[in-house]
Amino acid sequence: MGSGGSSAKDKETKQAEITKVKDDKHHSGGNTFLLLGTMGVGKSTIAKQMAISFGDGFSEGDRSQNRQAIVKNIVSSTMTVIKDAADDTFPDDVYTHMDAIAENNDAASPDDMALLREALLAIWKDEAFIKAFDSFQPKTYSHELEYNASCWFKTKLSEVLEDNYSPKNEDIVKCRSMTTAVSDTTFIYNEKEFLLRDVGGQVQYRNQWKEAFAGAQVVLYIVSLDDFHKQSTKEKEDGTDSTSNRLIESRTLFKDIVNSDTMGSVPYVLIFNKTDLFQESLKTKPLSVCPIFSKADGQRESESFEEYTSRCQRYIRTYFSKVVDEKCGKEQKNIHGSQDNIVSVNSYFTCATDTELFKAVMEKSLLAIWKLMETRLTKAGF
Ligand SMILES: Nc1nc2c(ncn2[C@@H]2O[C@H](COP(=O)(O)OP(=O)(O)OP(=O)(O)O)[C@@H](O)[C@H]2O)c(=O)[nH]1
Ligand SMILES: [Mg+2]
Repeated sequence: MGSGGSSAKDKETKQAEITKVKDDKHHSGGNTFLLLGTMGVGKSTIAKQMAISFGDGFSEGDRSQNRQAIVKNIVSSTMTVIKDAADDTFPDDVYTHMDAIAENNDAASPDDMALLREALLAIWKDEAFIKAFDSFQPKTYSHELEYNASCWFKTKLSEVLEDNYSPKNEDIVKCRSMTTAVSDTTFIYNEKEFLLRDVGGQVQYRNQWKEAFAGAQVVLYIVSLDDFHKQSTKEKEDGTDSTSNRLIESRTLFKDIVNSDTMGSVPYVLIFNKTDLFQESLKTKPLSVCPIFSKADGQRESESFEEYTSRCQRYIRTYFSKVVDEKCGKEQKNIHGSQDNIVSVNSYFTCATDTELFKAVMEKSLLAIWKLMETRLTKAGF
């Protein structure tokens, strides 16, 4: 009798759990995808593309915020080019306009904006400045990201600086604005609402990640392929600088996350981004400039450039997915009960500034995630 009573109670409890999971599945807060990765790899660009392809796009407020960020990109890279050049590289006018920019930099009022526009357009007419801009080599990664964005906007400066300019989607995905706080974007897949949570990748913002982990069901870990030849510089306690390769840093971070107690058991999707810049870089630098691939062959006589690029992409993918394979190996050895804690990984290559390509890649990725989530629920008895 006792066992019969408890079985009915078990059934009741199970039913309540099923209802809860079903409710959670339909509830917007329950299905959270978390975007992680180091600085500048393209997390926010991916969030923007998700809003374009699978969400509501951008509100007027979003466009206005992005417009400010675009102006900031242009101002910042213009100032950096002038400041980094030797004294008296430019005519006096350029320095006078530079002072005007510094004074009206926040473009708080329409008058400030008018002065800012006048000064910027004057500088961008100066031949010495244009020459310096075109041959500029940014010294920090932050400046490099802003400089790259400005290269896109420099051909339409007067349009961008107009009072009534509202950026188009293609401008919004090209603009650089570093993320300083956790932010959510809603998207729809298979008629269900999901949240995509974006975080700041710079070291000083990673203390917010723990909080962002709460409720995340899938992690999209973003890697910039083009990081293979980039260094990051940190100041050591003794005041000297230490440098490390950005791709290796990204992999170390990925390993820490996969092996962390908080995030160790969710599915991972590895998104290898910036395929366009990667291809461009491989034309002038071999993959072996990255210490971890120091033994990798350059382009072989028998292979085309596309084949060479694909081989290099494969090396990088294996380097990252091994982290998950190693973790799964360990878990399988230690496993005593259910295997639900074993993480799994899918990987994709994309260029997040290319809306069409990104959408196609993401459709594949979302389908795989969807199937995985369904399998997990079925395994759990739902
Ligand atoms: N060429 C190219 N640029 C890209 C690609 N993906 C992103 N970008 C650009 O790279 C810059 C940095 O991208 P973000 O999305 O801001 O990077 P993030 O990972 O959010 O950076 P943090 O917020 O600092 O962590 C932006 O100007 C993007 O337009 C890509 O695939 N190709
Ligand atoms: Mg960001």
